[in-house]
Order: sequence, then structure tokens, then C-alpha cells
Amino acid sequence: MLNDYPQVVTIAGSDSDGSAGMQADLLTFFAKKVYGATIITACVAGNSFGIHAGVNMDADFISQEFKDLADDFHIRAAKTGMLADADIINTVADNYEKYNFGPLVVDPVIITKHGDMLLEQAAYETLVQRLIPLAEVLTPNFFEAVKLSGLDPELHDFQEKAAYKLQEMGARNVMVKGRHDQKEQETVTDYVLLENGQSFKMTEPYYETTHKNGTGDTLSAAITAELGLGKSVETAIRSAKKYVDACIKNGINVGHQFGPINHWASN
Ligand code: PXL
Repeated sequence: MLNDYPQVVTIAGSDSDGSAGMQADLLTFFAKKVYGATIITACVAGNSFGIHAGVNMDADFISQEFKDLADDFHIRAAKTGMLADADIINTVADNYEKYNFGPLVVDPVIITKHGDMLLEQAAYETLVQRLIPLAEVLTPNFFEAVKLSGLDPELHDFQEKAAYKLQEMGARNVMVKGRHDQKEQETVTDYVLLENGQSFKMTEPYYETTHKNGTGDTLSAAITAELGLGKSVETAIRSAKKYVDACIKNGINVGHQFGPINHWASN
């Protein structure tokens, strides 16, 4: 039937090195066999050493991208990645509220693993006010959860407490990812709090590699793909986690320093 192939969209930034952002999202959509459309919010120039320049799209252009997709496509799920500043967050929130693009996965992209800022400092409040309440699934990494929840990371059960706080702030389902920056750690544990109050943890052995650019983007894109295929939030999260782990463990050698994960890894 016309237009019935599962379609999803990533609302995110382009990264020239292909390892993260929109490029990682599209590779994930392809691997998950959903059709991926793109609403580009910003472009960054970078490579495996870091990000060296960036340009933001203007609000009218972003609104036109939304309109063009809404006029023609049947988008079943959406995700946000890099939104760069408050103006872009407001534009994305206004347009998402206007059109029906299915459940929204919000990856609160603030700073890269290597310390490059992807969201202006002044935009946190807008992210909290406008975007978190739209999130069907919110996927902060440990440090984003610290920033957004305002809680002390040394608290006992920090991830659980942060997930409850973020749910109070409006996200329906929250996955607080585990930290992986501690010396000699053996495992990484993610904590998931579902809308119905149920929760679960996912623990995996820690895998040491310099090739894990784009893991957060890939995880949120894989959740989006699964939601676009009609899976439940819990199934989507569990299967996305498996996919990312396979992509990390079967790495490919590209670039000299911090490289990509491998989207050809089987899911
Ligand atoms: O992985 C976070 C991320 C998101 N979006 C863009 C990026 C990066 C990291 O480099 O460049 C555009």
C-alpha cells in the first residue's frame, strides 16, 4: 500500500566524520530496516580528534523541513540529537507539537565524550521546559542525568533517583545510562524506569576501546527504529541495547584517535 513502509525521522546535527549524530542515526535506521528521514539542525566539522567548527540551521529552515516531511511522509517515530541552542529547541518543540510524528525519543545531547559542547549553556532551561515533557523516552548518559536532575552523583542509587526526577519533569520513560569512566570498572549498568512505574537494570561487561563515538546516538536511534516498527518501549530499549553492544564489540578501524562503532554488526 502507498506510503506504508515504516518511516522514522532524526532531528539532529550532521557530523562530518560520519561516526556520530545524524550519520550514526541513519546507519542505525538502515540496519534496523526502517526508512530514515532527517531534519538537520546543525552541522559540525570534525574528525576522530574532535570537533573544530559548527554552523546552526536557522529556525525557518528547520520548520520547512518539518513541513515537507509532514506533507508527504508517514513518520511513525522521531528522535532528537544535537539541538545546539534555545531557538532551535523551541522551533523543534513547536513543530513536533504541530505535526504527528509518533513517539519522540529525546537524547539530551549536551557535550561529547571528549568534551566538545553541543548545546549552549543558556539552553539547558529550554531543554528542560520544552523538550523533556515531550519525551516518550529520555536517554541521558550519566553526566547528562547529573546535569538535568541536579542530583548528587555520589548519592546511593543515583541512577534510580535521577530517573524518578526526570519522570517528574515530564519524560514518560527514562533510561539513565551507566558511567564508564571509572578506572578498572568491570561492568556498566543502565537503569530504566518505565511509565507504569516498573523498572529494570541492564548490566554488561565493560568493553575497553577508543572506538565508541556515536554510541548514544545509535542507542536512541535504535529505540526510535523499534518504536517505528510498533514495538513496546521495554522491547525497544532492550533490543536497542543489544544492537549497540554488538556495534561496539565488533569495531572497525577508522581514523587515528576516537573512532566509530560498527553498524554492520548483526542485530
Ligand atoms: O555523539 C554525540 C553527537 C551528536 N551529534 C553530533 C555530534 C556528536 C558527537 O560528536 O557530532 C552532530
